Amino acid sequence: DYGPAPESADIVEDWLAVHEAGFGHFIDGRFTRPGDTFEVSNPATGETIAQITQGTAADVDAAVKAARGAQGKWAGLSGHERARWLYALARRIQQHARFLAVLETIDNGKPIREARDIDVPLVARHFYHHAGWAEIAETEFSDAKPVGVCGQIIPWNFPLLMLAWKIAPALAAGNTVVLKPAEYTPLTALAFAKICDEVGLPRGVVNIVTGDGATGAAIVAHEGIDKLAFTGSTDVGRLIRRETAGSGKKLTLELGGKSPFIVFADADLDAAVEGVVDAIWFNQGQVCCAGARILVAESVAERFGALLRQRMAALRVGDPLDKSTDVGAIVHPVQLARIEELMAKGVAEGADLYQGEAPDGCFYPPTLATGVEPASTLATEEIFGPVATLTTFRTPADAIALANNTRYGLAASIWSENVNLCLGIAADLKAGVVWINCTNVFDAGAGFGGYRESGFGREGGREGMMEYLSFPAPKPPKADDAP
Ligand code: TXE
Repeated sequence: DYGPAPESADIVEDWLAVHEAGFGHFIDGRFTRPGDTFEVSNPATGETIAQITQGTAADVDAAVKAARGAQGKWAGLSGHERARWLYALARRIQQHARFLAVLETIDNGKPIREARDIDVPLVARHFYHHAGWAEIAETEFSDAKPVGVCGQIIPWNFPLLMLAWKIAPALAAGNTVVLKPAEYTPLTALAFAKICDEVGLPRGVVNIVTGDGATGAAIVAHEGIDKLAFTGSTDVGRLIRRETAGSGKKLTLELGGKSPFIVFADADLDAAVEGVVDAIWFNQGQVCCAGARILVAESVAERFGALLRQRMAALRVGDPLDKSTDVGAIVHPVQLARIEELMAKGVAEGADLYQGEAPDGCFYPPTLATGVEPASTLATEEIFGPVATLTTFRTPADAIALANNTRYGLAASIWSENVNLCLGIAADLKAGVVWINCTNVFDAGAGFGGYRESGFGREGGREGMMEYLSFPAPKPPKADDAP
């Protein structure tokens, strides 16, 4: 319960109206005047909702200079003092919870129920958790120093939550940041900038520069950046890794996925069906760790498939601001076209689709694809839409082989009443996160991240903090230590 929530959709409309002329960046504690702008729209209605400034290399440079100017003083605060700022941000996020949830839904298209009950509470939780780390970092990591100035580039699927995952640990560790939100969904990052301003966060500690891939590339290339943290597509992640090779910049990448969702014959099938809803229809399937490949034991496949189809028929797809909506709008017509293209390819390759209903516009129906060959498009490509494939297996060894038959390795989920079986399988899965009898459960205290083409580095918890610290190189052994 986050207390009284006086703000409503009207307040979001008022806030957008005040900024009719466009939003600038947030650099050195001030909002800049809007420069050359691009439009962002509400994907559910197609309406333009704001004009956003396209960040230039000069804007990035100003933001990096502000972050550099602020970093020494920020790092020089005691951990307790930094914790107080993080607590202040967390509390303010809670006070604005309703406003932020509505804004996120209008900008991104996700159901308000999810923005309100999942995204925003997890954002607050992330700042609270990292306030704790700020308190104890001096003793827990006594030989470490902050990395310095961090460039952070985030995607559009969880705009505010990805911002929290990036900014909270960076600040807790004594770094300052230049963050770029995705071009489809910059609004909650700008609202967060306003929150930094309201709580009086020291100028230059958080800088938000809006723009597209070119703005992101300017952050990647800037010599004043000590660490880059990127969440987004594998292609751009690969590009960033190439661009930064040999630069000395510390790098973490959180990229795509094609996560397996494994259902054994002894699983609670009703619970597993609800699990699928959370795995692939949550956030319209635009989730890097979405359980996109359902692998089900052959002996229960027919029954499971029937239960799943029945559940799909009850999903409500439509107006994201309606509290009863289960599946909202796809973030942008470009992403919808991408999903449609992949699905057409899948059908041409022989897949059968079972689909629910979806309204006209930027919506895609919940979809179950069967008859999918292991090497085909639908089995291998990240669709990033509400589409699951369903494949059967006979033995646990088959399940493991199918689950690992991917170039990604972000997450996996296992469903069985036999916990020993689950733990045994978990150890054989090549995935950064393995959930047992649950899925898409996120906790600020648990490191999240991938293997293989899903990237490297962890966000959250102790491992996540360590990504924002630099540790002295181990000393070579002294002569008299020799045996
Ligand atoms: O991602 P991009 P897009 C996957 C998903 C989706 C596909 C394309 O499959 O369909 O990627 O989405 C910034 N240098 N994921 O095109 O381009 C960009 O401005 C620096 C999975 O939206 O990777 C945005 O802020 N930055 C994923 C961010 O990178 C650059 C989430 C992500 O955009 C850049 C999103 C460049 N050269 C998409 N080019 C996940 N794993 O969660 C773009 N950007």
